Amino acid sequence: MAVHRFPEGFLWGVATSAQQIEGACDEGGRGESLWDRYAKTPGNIADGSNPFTACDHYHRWREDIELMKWLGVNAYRLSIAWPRILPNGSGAPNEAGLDFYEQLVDELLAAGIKPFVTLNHWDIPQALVDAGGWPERDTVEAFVEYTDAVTRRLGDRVRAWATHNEPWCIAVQGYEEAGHAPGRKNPMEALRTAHHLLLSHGRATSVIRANAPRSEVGIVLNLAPGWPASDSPGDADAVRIHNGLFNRWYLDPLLRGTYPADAIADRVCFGQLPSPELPFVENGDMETINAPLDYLGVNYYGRSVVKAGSDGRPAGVCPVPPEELTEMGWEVFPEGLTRLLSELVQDYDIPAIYITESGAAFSDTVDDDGRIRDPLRTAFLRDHIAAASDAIKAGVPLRGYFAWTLMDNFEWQHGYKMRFGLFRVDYDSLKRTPKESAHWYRGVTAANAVEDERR
Ligand code: IFM
Repeated sequence: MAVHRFPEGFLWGVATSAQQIEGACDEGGRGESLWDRYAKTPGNIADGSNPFTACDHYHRWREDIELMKWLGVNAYRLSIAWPRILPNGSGAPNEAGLDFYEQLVDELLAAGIKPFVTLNHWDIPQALVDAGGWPERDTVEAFVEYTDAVTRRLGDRVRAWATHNEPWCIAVQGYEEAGHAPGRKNPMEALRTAHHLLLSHGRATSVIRANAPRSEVGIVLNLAPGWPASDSPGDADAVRIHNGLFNRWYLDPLLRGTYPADAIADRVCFGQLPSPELPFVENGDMETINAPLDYLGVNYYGRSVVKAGSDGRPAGVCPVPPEELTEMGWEVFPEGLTRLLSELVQDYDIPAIYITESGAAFSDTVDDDGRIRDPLRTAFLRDHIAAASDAIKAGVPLRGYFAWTLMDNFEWQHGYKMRFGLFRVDYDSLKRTPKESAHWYRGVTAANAVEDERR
């Protein structure tokens, strides 16, 4: 069996986000977040749950660092809850919130685990949403103020920062498809949101560089390479459109300083823009967004197989039988990761890449002997790590891999039904138990290598 050995210094990590694990939503001076409020409306969260306790990481963080030590990871991607730092969105920072993250970071560093901190993993203070939220340009300034407060306190010890997690999800799921908080259906608000996220990324980058000069600064995108359902020219064009709207709408501004012209034309055609002028772009914005990045964070969960839809838009096609999908209804397609990473470095000048999320939701149970057998999750991780190794061999500057996620947690609109964790969380006792996949990942971190079992 082939073995993929990883370069010396490769980072093996796990990732989480504050809203999904912390709980303690009204403790330590924390303000209300967008998702706290959204979860209160019946029907918004599939299982009627909320993030108010989640995994209680706010009180159990020391125990959670022990889990990471046991896993042998040398990096941990966490996010900061914006409403813990600026409960009302502006004003004096909440010292208790900063203290919480300072302790967490210090303890991680003492354990030899490098913190990768994301500033915005979706939990914007509700006060800012009430003032208009991401569709409003003022929110850019609010994010810069927040970034300044956090990086002033932690900038001397956190060496890896990401501004935003998955701007596409915030913009499109939140403001166009109404699948995420705040549940809006307005394509122009989605475009304004995307632009303000990108602009605030650029503005925040210079603040981080000033406050944390020795750190790496990046952003995390969810990218799904388009794949044609057939060899027809129509399906090839559907792939181009998908890639333009989903991937290049974010990559091009960040890495080239322009929105993709073909995707602008497509949006005009689909009635999302009245003309090719982008009314939300002001002088200097694109240069700000195009600030040099130290790394790109890539969250990869699968490809998008598309065909030409009857209305001219790409229509999604499921290429495998439903029983082969994950609990989220997503295809498992590791080859897409190799292709995605290789194309990214062909098409753009990217100094370094981290896979900042990779994982799958499969239902699992505790067997009579207490073990949690989750072979599908192990296979998912194993094959994606092998695919990542293929990309490194092809010359991709891939520096690390973060499994999503350390432990089962609040999966947004799905509540607690989707279990992505390496550790199972019993939501009654909040006990964490390693699944078989966690034992397996522990072996990978120890060996800095993975066996290739792909067929
Ligand atoms: O849980 C989410 C995470 O918050 C963002 N990326 C995708 C994950 C799985 O849906």
